[in-house]
Amino acid sequence: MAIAEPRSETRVEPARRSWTAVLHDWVTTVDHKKIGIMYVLMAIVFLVIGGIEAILMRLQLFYPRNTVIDPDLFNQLFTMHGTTMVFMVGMPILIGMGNYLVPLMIGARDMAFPRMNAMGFWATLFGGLLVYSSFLTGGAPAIGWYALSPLTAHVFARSAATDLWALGLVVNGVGTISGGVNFVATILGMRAPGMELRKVPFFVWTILWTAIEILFAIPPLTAALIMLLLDRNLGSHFFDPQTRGSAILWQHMFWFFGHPEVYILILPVFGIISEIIPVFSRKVLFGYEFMAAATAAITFISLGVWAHHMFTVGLGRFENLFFIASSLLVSVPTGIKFFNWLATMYGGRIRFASPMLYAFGFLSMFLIGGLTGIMLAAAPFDFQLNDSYFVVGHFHWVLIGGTLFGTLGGIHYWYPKVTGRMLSERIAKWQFWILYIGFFMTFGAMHISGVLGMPRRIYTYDADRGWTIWNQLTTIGGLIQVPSFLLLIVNLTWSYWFGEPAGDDPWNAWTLEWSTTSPPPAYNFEQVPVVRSRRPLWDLKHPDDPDWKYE
Ligand code: HEM
Ligand SMILES: [Cu+2]
Repeated sequence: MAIAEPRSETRVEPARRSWTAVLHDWVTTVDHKKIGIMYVLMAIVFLVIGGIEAILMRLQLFYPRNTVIDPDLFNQLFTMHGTTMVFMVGMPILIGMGNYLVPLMIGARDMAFPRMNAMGFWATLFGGLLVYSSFLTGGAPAIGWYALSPLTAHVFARSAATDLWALGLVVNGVGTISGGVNFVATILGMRAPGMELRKVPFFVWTILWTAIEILFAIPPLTAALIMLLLDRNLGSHFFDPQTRGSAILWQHMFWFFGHPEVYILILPVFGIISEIIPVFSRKVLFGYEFMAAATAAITFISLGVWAHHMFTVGLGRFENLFFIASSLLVSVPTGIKFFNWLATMYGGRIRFASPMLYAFGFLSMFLIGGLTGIMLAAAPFDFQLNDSYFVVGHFHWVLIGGTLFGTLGGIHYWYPKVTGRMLSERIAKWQFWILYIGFFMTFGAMHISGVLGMPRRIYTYDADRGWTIWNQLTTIGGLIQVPSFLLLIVNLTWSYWFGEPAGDDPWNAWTLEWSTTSPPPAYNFEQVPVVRSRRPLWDLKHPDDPDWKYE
């Protein structure tokens, strides 16, 4: 088999160059690996900013009738926190990992459209900066991340902050869409010889479906944002109920994007987990074909569930039933995946190195988040809990327990490939357990304050409501998580210079990215590899018992 021979040196030391030359290199690069790294770094910076916003809100809610920050700022903080985490952290970090890994995993030298790839990154970043420039108008928008109409009408949101928010998200969306187009073209058109679609590493499948989901979901958001800008600036009335526009129309358009969005934020994580669990259980992924089909099914079904965010607008009996049923249907393919991960681990030789620890965190947390989702999808239950802290608990459970834990697993798994150095396992384990415990406290308590009737997005509350203790647990849990993120940043920087040298394939893994050097050369592979099975490196290491005989 003609895979580029693993090479012994691990770190290609470039000659010292001036910082301006290095900067020029990064700003003008079209290399998918550098672009991928920039996406991830951008996401980490915005994660810190979004985290600070969250902590400020939690300090305000620590006591009843507290006034550490003023109400108007509070509204700006929850708007910016949500917007930041979805558009400037979640999507960029996953698109960045996809960018770095997909060409390496399919044996390509770059993405299909490298220049468009660079454009996509810069649009994502500048869109984010445009949203943040709203602070220059005297305050960020105070409309919530889903910007309900008519709160966004000019009479209620007078400053240009709301326009900058909408414009920024349009630009950011252009970046996301170009990433989506690029992934589809790369995965369909650039695979190594012999790598049929049914042989791509599973992460690549999930990125393909994520990209398709992006192409369905982001354009409606862009359209809605442009309509909003027209309403606000040129006198149209799409969303203005007083002039026969419709506030509900905004909700339909927004959630037609918003629900698929949550799958954009979780499908790649399913892929990451599906790479980690087999390697750390020393078994092949159980039910690959079913997993691929389940990913496709989730993508399509999730396009038809958006109005479960809108049960309380009074949809009507038929619509309620439809959206209950379609939402519950998503749990079937999701369940298939879950059982397949468990079956992959069953009987395996499990090794709890940091990537696997995070995979375990993902499995345990995501299960609970899925269950509260099913509860909310039952409309009568949702009538009670809509717009309460229970919903906030649900979606943080899936987004942090799911997206964040999975992404951190991926970062710990591929960091050696990207840098040529191992992360410190000790720091990684401390970081994991602190996050796990803090997370449990913060978002567990939110479910209870929600059931006790606490609405989301309120600035303060009275002492006699019985919510104080749950809010205090939430705030303390949030503060516990802070050192965990500091440890992550310490580990990422310290290990870059002082970590153990990683070698090409530190986890004894099976997919193509581990066949090249760490970090990989600009051209990825000296020879374009020829592939005969889903585990090309297994075949290389075990010529006497290759996988392709059985697939
Ligand atoms: C079986 C799976 C799931 C079901 C049935 C489900 C159902 C629901 C329902 C009915 C709501 C609306 C609650 C309300 O506003 O009253 C909701 C909110 C939400 N869900 Fe899920 N969910 C599921 C999984 C997920 C996943 C995997 C994610 C993300 C990774 C997610 C993220 C969100 C977000 C972000 C919101 C709230 C958005 C907002 O109101 O700001 N959900 N979910
Ligand atoms: Cu949804």
